[in-house]
Formats: sequence, C-alpha cells, structure tokens
Amino acid sequence: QFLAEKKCAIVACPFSGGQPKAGVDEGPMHLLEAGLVSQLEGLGWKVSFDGHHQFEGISAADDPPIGILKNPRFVSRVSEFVANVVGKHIANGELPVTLGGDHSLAMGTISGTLSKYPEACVIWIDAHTDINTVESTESGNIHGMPVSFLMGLGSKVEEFSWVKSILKPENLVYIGLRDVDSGEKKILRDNNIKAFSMHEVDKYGIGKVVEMALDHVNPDRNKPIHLSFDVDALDPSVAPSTGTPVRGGLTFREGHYICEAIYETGLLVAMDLMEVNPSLADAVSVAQTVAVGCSLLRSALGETLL
Ligand code: HAR
Ligand code: MN
Ligand code: MN
Ligand code: MN
Repeated sequence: QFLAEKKCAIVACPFSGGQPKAGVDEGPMHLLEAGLVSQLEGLGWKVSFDGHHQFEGISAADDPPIGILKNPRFVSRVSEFVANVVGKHIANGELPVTLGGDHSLAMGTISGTLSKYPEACVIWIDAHTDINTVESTESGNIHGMPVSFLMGLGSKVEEFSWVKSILKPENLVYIGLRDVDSGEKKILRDNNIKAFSMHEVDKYGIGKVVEMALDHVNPDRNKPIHLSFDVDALDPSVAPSTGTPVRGGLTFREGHYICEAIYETGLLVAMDLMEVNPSLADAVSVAQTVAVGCSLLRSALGETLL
C-alpha cells in the first residue's frame, strides 16, 4: 500500500555506544555474512546495500556524560545520521531494514520513518520498554531510553534537540516485555501506553496478542507500520547472543508469527533488527542467533510457510 515496488535497503549500523558491552557493533556484519541480501532477493525483493556505515566524521572521543547519560554526543550524532539515511530510503520508495547495533539507534530509525509518515505506528518487540527518561534511568545507557526521546517525555537534553518527539503514545505498542523498570511502569501508566508482556502472550496466545496490538495502533489497518525488533524479545534459548538476555521470552515461532502477521497487513514501511551481539556466547549460539535474526527479517518481508 505504501511501497510501490518490492525494494528494500539494508542500513547496516555497527554501533554500540548506547550500552556498555562491546561486540554488538559486529551484529550487522554477521547478519550480512550469513547471506541476508541473497535471502531477501530470493523472496523477490530488489535489495540495495550501501556497505557498513562508518558514521564518517562522528567521533566517540571527548564525550563526557551529560548528567547520568553515557556517550550522549556519540549516540545523538549517530542516531541523527541514521535518521537521515532511513528518511532518504523511505523517500526513495524503499523499505529500510536497519541492522544494529544497539537499540538507541531506533531514535534514528523511527525519526526517519516519522519524517515521511508522522502518523506511522510503532510496534516494539522487546523484553524491555526502552522508555526511561533522563530522570528515571538508573543505568544512563541510552539504549534503554530511545522511546522517551521519540515521545518527548522527561526533561530535554540540548544535545538531542534534533529529535522531533512527535511519536504519540497511542501510536506505540509493545509485545514481549518481561524486564521493565519501576520508573518505566509508571511512564506506561501515566501515558496510557499499550503493552503486551509475556503474561498476556501466555494468556491469550500470540495470534490474539498481535491482533489486539494492531487493533490498538492501527484499528482501520491503514497506517504505515515501523517494526522495531530487539532480538532479546526472544527467549535466550532461541537467541542467546545478546547483551541483556532475560528468561521467559518469545519462542521461535512466536517471534516469527509477529513478523509474518505484520507482513500480511501490507503496511510495513520500515524494520529494525537490534541487539545481536556476536561476541557474547559460544560459536554455535552466535550462529543460531544470527540465523534467527535473518529468518525474522525474511518473515517480515514475506517468507511464507506454504
Ligand atoms: N531498563 C534498563 C536500562 O534502562 C535496561 C535496558 C535495556 N536493555 C536492552 N534494551 N537491551 O532493550 O538500562
Ligand atoms: Mn531494546
Ligand atoms: Mn531489550
Ligand atoms: Mn565476529
């Protein structure tokens, strides 16, 4: 409906500045080396891949904390760069597929989507809500905060003034939650944000949960969808190589079902796959996590079972 042709663009973001564990910057390389481009071509997509972004001219050095926020300038400038790249691909009629890298990048990817489609809805698949504000974050890791910046919650940080903060609470829905800080729970309540934790996945089943999630953010099934998928939404037995694994996550099929159901809407305009960290866990686990990442992306881009 929003895409004239099956054209997508891989936006590879080797970036780890939103959290403390090295290695998540190698996620994109591993996903691409596993053959992602030819896999998506095999589904009939024209795939452009402009190489791994080097974030030219953006330095990680000389970046003291602002309050408790770690690497604030580095995170801000890289996200702003990514917002422009994603925005350009969407303007070109391509579906940007951003490979992380840590989830602070979503500040950029979603800003890019909203630049073309301010009414887009965001479906955020994660063990975490990533909605801490400057006031509520206890870690200062910005990958736990992108949603609050996109919504304009909490006090403003001058460094992030490029973020438009136009995401409305009613245009966001979460699935897969199981590790939410108490400050974040209050933010969800105060802003009436719809969230399906693993408890609701158990209670209703994934089919019903996805339907309820879409009914909430996209009742008439006519708005563009940005899917932001943190691989740690999956159970650690399914996706072990990630920085903050939490037990009790989505099964292999539940994760794929979400992607398939969103593809079926015909409304997907952008997708992120974040937090694959190939330097955590053994080689077999890394290969497993990378393979699952590729397969989630294929499902979101239309791989069917029959
Ligand atoms: N809520 C915690 C914090 O703010 C942990 C956050 C996140 N980890 C992630 N994001 N992988 O999804 O630091
Ligand atoms: Mn996340
Ligand atoms: Mn997470
Ligand atoms: Mn490696």
